[in-house]
Amino acid sequence: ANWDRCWLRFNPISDRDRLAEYRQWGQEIAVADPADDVLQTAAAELMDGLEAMLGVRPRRSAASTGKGGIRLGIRGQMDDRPIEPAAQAGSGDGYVIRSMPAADEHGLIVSGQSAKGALYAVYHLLRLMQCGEDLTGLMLSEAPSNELRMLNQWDNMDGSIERGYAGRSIFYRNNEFVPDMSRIRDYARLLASVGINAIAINNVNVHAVESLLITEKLLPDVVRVADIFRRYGISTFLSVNFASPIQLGGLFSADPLDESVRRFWKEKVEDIYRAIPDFGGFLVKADSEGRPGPFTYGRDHADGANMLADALAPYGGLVIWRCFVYNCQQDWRDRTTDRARAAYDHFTPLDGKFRDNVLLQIKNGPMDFQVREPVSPLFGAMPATNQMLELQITQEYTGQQRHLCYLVPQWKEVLDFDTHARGAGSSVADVVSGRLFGNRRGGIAAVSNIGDATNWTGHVLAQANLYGFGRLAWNPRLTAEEIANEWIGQTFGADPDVMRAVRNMLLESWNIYEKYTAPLGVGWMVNPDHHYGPNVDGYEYSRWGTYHFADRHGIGVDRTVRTGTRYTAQYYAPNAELYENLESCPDELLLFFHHVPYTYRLKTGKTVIQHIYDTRFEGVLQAVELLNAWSSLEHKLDADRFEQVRDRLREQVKHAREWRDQVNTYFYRKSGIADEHNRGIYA
Ligand code: BDP
Repeated sequence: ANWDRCWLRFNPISDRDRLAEYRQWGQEIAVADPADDVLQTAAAELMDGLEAMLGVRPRRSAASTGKGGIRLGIRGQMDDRPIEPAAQAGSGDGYVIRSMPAADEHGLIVSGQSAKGALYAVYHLLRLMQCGEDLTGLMLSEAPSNELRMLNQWDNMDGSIERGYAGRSIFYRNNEFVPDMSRIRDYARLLASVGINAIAINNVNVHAVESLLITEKLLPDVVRVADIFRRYGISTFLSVNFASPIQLGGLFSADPLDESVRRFWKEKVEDIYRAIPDFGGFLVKADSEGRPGPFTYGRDHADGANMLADALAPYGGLVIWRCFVYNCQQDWRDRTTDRARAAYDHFTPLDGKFRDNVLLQIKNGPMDFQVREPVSPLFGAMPATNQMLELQITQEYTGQQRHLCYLVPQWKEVLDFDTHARGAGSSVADVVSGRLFGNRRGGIAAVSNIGDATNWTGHVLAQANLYGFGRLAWNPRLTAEEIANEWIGQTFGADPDVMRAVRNMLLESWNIYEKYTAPLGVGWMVNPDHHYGPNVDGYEYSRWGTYHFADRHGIGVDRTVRTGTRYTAQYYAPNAELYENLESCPDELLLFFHHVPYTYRLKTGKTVIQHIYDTRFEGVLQAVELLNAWSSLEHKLDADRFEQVRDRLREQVKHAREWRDQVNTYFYRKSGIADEHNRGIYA
């Protein structure tokens, strides 16, 4: 293939001792149940990976010859040797990898709870080898925290990608599916290798063409894609248009309580499952940003979601219903329309009303994937409802894959956030996995950042975000640093200088990006529509609910109970008080929750205005440091990837300066307060 192999490079093992160690058992593979497709994939991946790294094609046998090698299979279907149960029961995706009991046997047992588990085990083993780990006496047992580990493609059938920054769609072109699906297959591999098990293949904004995906016109193509993903243990979902009964069915209504509408969906679902027996289900954006939904018929979102859920239930299908519902035509005079409040206000009254096969998909923050937002108060606020977290890998507001922004640290903060829904220790991770309330279902979804660019993600280093998302969805307890190390080791090799430099770059990058863009949690300040580059008032006088309220005295959005929109009341104690009070509100979120004068002093002792000036200068300096750090690796990396990244980092420095100058100039003119250090920037 002519595209980047990302973290699945499988370069030859150069360390001689390691090579000798791995070769002892890497020469023969015995596969327990060759009839299973996913197990076939696992075996093939293992064969290819070992051959590439060890330089020898392993022998493949049906049963082990008893002289070591690797035994791959599903627990219970392996040979007579006892195998420890894989970690917690979980979704059946778990696995065990362990050395054979007798030291002289030189063998490994790779055993999944299911064929999918075996596939994940294979990728885990290959990862350890790519990173040059010592595998003697191995005893590993893994199970995912989340049942659903999902990607949302925002791909349109015309080949464009909503908020895509890495070329065109790998799925569609000219309103058709691509004829050659090999790139989709390679994508499936990348996803399976980090444990992703579900994908919605079309944009949540479903236009006329994509509405046809559930009709006989396009369903056969969906079948082909689902066949590819199935072999990698990934189930296929479609985003659907709530108004399909009108658009496709010739009905006059899409009212979820109307019998003919319900019949329409039942028949559609029947058609789909006849073609794709393991179809995942529907992803739905309804009553949001102009999309149709149940509100039109005076119904609520439980009515809408349950109607689809009833159609899907007989086949085990799911409805993933998005909570990104707000009034995009707001009028600030009415404080109750604060956009931050919307998801909670719409959905909490419906707790307990959704069917078992419905999951509510909630964006990490109450607004929209800004560089810094508080965690959505909806997490944990609906104990009797399955909830799912939605993250954005594609860097819409975080530099559009032109700026480096490793998002794993941000996601970690979200997952670790203590909602206090059941007292201390009620993390978002435990809410969305279903553990906290014992919900039947749960998971994490994210908007993908890939396209048909040779390097998949536009910025080579943005591959780390796709990788990191999968790893975190599997295990939210991994640290941002552990994930960075794994990714760098597999992507660039284990050279300690490369490791250190790239790791620091990744780990610092979110912080750096935040420093030169919108300050202190206030968000936005981007150019309308495409959302790239600075424009302090870009969204200030429009109706999207995205205000910062900067005037000559101060800045920020008052969301307090006492004097503001009462948004802070949506949190459980003690978070509600933490944010309500100016004194306790964390600096980084100050302007999200409070309107303060420019002379207000932060916990750092700096005034807001001086903080704005200083962080912008620091951000630019650190962007320069990113470039320097990368440049120092010139002779340690292949020229192609080296230059690609260097070009992006140069552009980042240029744009960081633009951000600095526009933001600083704006606030100098608004406030009339000079920079204490007199850095002449006020063009
Ligand atoms: C916003 C995007 C818009 C998406 C919307 C969504 O700007 O393109 O359609 O979110 O999540 O971030 O539905």
